[in-house]
Amino acid sequence: GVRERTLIAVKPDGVHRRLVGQILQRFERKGFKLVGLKMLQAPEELLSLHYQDLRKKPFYPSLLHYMTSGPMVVMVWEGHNVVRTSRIMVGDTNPAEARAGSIRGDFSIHISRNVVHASDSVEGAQREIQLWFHGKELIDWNCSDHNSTYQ
Ligand code: YYY
Ligand code: MG
Repeated sequence: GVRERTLIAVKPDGVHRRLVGQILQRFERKGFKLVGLKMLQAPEELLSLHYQDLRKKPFYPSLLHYMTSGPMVVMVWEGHNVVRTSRIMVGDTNPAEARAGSIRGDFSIHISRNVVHASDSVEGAQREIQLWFHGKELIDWNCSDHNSTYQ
């Protein structure tokens, strides 16, 4: 439904490279609705929950080191099929495989510095949104262009 939500995060490399505005703009111009936004230096405990399925991977220690190396900008976007569509907008995990026109395809080169996070399933998105945001931080608002975006 149109109330589907996903978590998108600009990773520390994206913040350092001043890409926050350009990344946010892609989701705005697509027509998704911003319902949560904040900047934070993520604590390691939060990241270990966020990436709990990757704990056994060889790259996990360096992933956590990088994700705690600087601030992130975390957002929640809402709209029809937003989880699947935003994965397409973000592009393949490996920027070398990511299509030109996707965020990773346009802004990054190496898998260990791929600029942005996007939830990969509706259930995963719900779990991640609860991890990163308090309920009160998510704003339910009526977008005046709703009827020109949807049927
Ligand atoms: O969901 P997505 O970010 O596209 O990929 P995941 O498989 O969930 O991995 C999370 C994160 O881990 C990825 O964005 C970069 C990093 N990573 C890595 O550094 N090296 C790999 N071989 C695989 C993933
Ligand atoms: Mg993932």
